[in-house]
Amino acid sequence: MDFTPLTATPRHQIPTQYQEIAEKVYQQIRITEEEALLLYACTDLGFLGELAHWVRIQKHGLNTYFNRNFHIEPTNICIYTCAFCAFARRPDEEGGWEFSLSDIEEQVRKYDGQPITEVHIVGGVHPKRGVDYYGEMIQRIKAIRPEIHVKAFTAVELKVMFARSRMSITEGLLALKDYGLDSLPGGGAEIFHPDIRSQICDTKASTNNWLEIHEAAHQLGIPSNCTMLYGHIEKHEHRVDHLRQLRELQDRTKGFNTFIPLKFRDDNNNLSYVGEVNKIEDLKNYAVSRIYLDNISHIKAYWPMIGRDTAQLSLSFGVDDIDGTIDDSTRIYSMAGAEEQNPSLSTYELVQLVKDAGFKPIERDTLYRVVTDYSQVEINRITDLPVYN
Ligand code: V47
Ligand code: SF4
Repeated sequence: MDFTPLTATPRHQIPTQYQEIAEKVYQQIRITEEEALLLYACTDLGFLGELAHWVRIQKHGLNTYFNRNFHIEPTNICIYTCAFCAFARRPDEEGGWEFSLSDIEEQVRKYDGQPITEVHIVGGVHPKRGVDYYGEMIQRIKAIRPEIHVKAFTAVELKVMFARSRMSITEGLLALKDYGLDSLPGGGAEIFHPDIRSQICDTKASTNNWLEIHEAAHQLGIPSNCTMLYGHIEKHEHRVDHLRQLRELQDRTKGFNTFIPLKFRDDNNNLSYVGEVNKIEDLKNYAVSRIYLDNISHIKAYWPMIGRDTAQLSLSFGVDDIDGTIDDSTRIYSMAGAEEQNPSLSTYELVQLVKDAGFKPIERDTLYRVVTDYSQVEINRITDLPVYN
């Protein structure tokens, strides 16, 4: 299929300022923060979709990536009390859990014989555990599954872990890398702007801490993801400020694989009174992120958070990745009222979801190497495996 920018196609009138932004995008010229703000203010969702989809097609064609993964949440005990969080419990509070290393080994063994490529490990910031404890966790996981990619620990967890072990950022990252850490997830970024960060997560890792940990990781050859928690008390200008800081860091390091906008879910937390933004805002946010973040290759719609239908729609608004099978192994979002209360999709279902939206499903590993191109290969509904004729 041949894709031509829609400036060549008759279209209803759009204001000049938006035409100018469209021209820049089609000429692959970076847009400014002011232009990103204008896009956020745009009420023409069709126009934003066109632009973002064009960018997506230039980068990935119709390819839509997912992986086979599961999550480990070692503990929900946390020394912090972020206003948006429904997951964490104080050390002495009811409802807390703390898995032992042998519990975690058992969770990993559950996937024996299944072609999982990634384990995602994120939890609360435990008051007592340091680098050696989490390093041993990684070692024990890799002893069971040597090939698995370990994407583990947000910058928020790492900051406290390194302080407890009296290590610098570089020493701590190198030690974890030695234990088998492969990449960092994108959590903990929330909203970088101090006016908002001070209201929603005042005491945990600062914006500078988050950025310096990811920068150091990239310099040590540890890639990472990045996120933005949107749709609560922040305004569009705070989102643009956040995206700017990510784009600037990526210009320096090129270490981010994927940007994941995380939609604020409002159940059971101290920001519940704010409510949630609607799907139009979700799609707009994907589109503006895709257009503005010209140097980050992938935009992920995290389907357990936004639901399967919005994940499908998002593919026409700049998204090219829908995360993985997950196997009902995460509580962070379901506890905050996310769309999917028991998030689990078989690979067969993920493949159908992508195909039904008109895109090409590609199973990838964490580093976006193709595992199976399901636009070329059938998948067996029962075994969940590719069928090679
Ligand atoms: O930082 C917590 C978010 C993040 C809520 O790298 C909430 O592939 C919405 O790191 N509503 C942690 N979001 C999750 C994380 C992650 C998730 C998916 C993919 C990847 C990746 C990383 O969860 C936290 C916070 O921003 N979160 N509470 C809530 N009520
Ligand atoms: Fe703790 Fe993370 Fe929840 Fe904040 S978002 S309270 S750091 S688990």
